[in-house]
Amino acid sequence: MPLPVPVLPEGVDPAWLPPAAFRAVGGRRTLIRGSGPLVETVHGEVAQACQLFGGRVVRDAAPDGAYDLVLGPGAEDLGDEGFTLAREGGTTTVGACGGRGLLYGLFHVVRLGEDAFRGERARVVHRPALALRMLDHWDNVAVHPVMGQVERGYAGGSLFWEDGRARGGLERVRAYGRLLAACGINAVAVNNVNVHETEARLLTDRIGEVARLADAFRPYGIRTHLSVTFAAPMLLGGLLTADPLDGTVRDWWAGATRRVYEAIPDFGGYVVKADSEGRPGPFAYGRSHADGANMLAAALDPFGGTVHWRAFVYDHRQDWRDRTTDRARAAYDHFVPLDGEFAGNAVLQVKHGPMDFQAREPVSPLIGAMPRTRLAVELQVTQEYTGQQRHVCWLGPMWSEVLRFRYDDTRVGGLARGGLVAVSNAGDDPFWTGHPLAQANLYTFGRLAWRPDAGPREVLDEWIQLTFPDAPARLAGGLHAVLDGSWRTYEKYTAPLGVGFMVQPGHHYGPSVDGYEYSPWGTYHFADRDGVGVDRSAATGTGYAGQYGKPWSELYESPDTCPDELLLFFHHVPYGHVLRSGKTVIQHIYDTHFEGVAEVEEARATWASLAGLVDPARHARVAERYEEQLRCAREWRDQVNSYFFRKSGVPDARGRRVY
Ligand code: BDP
Repeated sequence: MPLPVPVLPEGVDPAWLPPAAFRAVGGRRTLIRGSGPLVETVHGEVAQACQLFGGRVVRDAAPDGAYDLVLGPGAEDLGDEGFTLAREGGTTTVGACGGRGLLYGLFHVVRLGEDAFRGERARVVHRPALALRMLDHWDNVAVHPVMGQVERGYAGGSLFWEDGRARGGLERVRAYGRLLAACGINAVAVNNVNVHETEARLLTDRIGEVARLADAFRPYGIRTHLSVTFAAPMLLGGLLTADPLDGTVRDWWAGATRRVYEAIPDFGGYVVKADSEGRPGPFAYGRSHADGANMLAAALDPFGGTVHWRAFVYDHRQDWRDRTTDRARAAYDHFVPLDGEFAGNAVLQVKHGPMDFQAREPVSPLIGAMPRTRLAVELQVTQEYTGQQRHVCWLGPMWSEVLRFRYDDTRVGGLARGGLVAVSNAGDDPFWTGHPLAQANLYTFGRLAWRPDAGPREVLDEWIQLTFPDAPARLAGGLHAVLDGSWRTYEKYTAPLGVGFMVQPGHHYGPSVDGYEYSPWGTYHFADRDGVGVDRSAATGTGYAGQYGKPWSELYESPDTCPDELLLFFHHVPYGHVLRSGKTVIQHIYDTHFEGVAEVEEARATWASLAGLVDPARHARVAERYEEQLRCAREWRDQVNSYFFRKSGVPDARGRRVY
């Protein structure tokens, strides 16, 4: 029986799957062969397209040349997710061994549109580069007094949880799963990594609620994962310890995990934040993080599950006056000695930078230093530090730089054998992501996880074509104009040259030049009357630069060879230091802050000129957010420029007002 396509609640934006995106598929004669639940999903998709645009769909007949499109089993083994695409003699053929592959093949045809049905096409094999392409939702079940329903969420409430329980109607979750499948995502963790008491219970007596979510996701090939607390055996099981080497603790996890799989046979596994920002972990028992992760890996192993153990471990209560402790070093220092000790189904999940999702950071040295460990790289699609979905900041180019960064001969994209993970930016907002243009970030993440070496601009093109299927060239051009360079623009008007932070403490929105300067979080810029930046060199600084192999350790070690955009991350330099660009640091700060604001003004005007080409609600929502972005960008410019003028006493060489 074909599975009906989820019906979007009234007023919810179809994002990159509007009905018109299916026009080319809908008007055809399609044959679908094979069986299994996901084949029914594929059938439902094609049937709906035919209903909208004519055409018809036939099941399980012989592929006798009477069809425009044939979707069915392929000849070779491409795993569950791979597919082939070819066109010959007027028939386009998608071949796949697994249901997921067939679904991804169908969405590929949707992306190609009419092109999929023109001329001939040599057979091409498509397979994801990374097996796990996952979103972590930092959603709380019960509204948290400080963090709200969704920690670092800028798109309304949770898609999953409301009033302290799983939502009653899950049609929107099905629709979300459909959107995710259409960009290649295959796993979702449904609760916050900071597991509070209510959320802890999802693992045991409330697993039924998680099972309902898993049921909603399954038809689109998405496995469900759960964040768990390391203290669960004490909190939920009444044990007196959570020591990972204690037999009763191990038994407790084995039993709890067995019951999870009774409820959700294809459960993906656990996500764990331990010994991090106050979360419990193995350090309390004098055990290592490999001991902790391996205990959970052992519980999951009989069922094929995976533990995602986060490497975000650092001291968040450090003495800010002590310059020898460097938060940037922490993940490497904690985990590199454990390389080779993690179980095969334990994945170490590493944030892409050594600090915390800043608009500019070097790529984490840990990623290149654990050859005997399965690593997943974690990105932040939710825009905590990149404008909180009030600013346009398309992160495709940043992620692509990260994924293409090379250690020795291997790129990050190749080292992330445990997958690519991101903190989701979606919520129950009618546009899913608060800022309608932030949908592009979610889509781009999924596509880069499938193909880390894809060109981000190409991916953006796909998003534009799908989201605005009838877009005239002027609209597509306008969208590129406001999105392509938006990350660089954001970087220009916020913290300079990789120094990071300078945000309002707590909520992290808007500027606060010294907001974190004298607090214990380890995030400093060390600006004084003579200069600014953090000396992380091996020779005179914290030694962080020495955590890289060559050539990076050498390149980052000296201010003369360090890339400009990371200069203040690696070095403390005088304001008159001349950058590789030829400008002084202080003049660079002034110039970029004026430029950044001017670029926002220009983008706002470009967007205004697109009125009439975009539906009014979407246009108005973006226009309104541009007002706020511009206000905030000006605030950043004025605070940062004034601050560095007052510290340095150096006026702007171009005579603009900095005071
Ligand atoms: C930081 C967020 C915090 C998260 C933490 C994490 O501010 O809310 O809990 O990361 O990744 O960026 O665990």
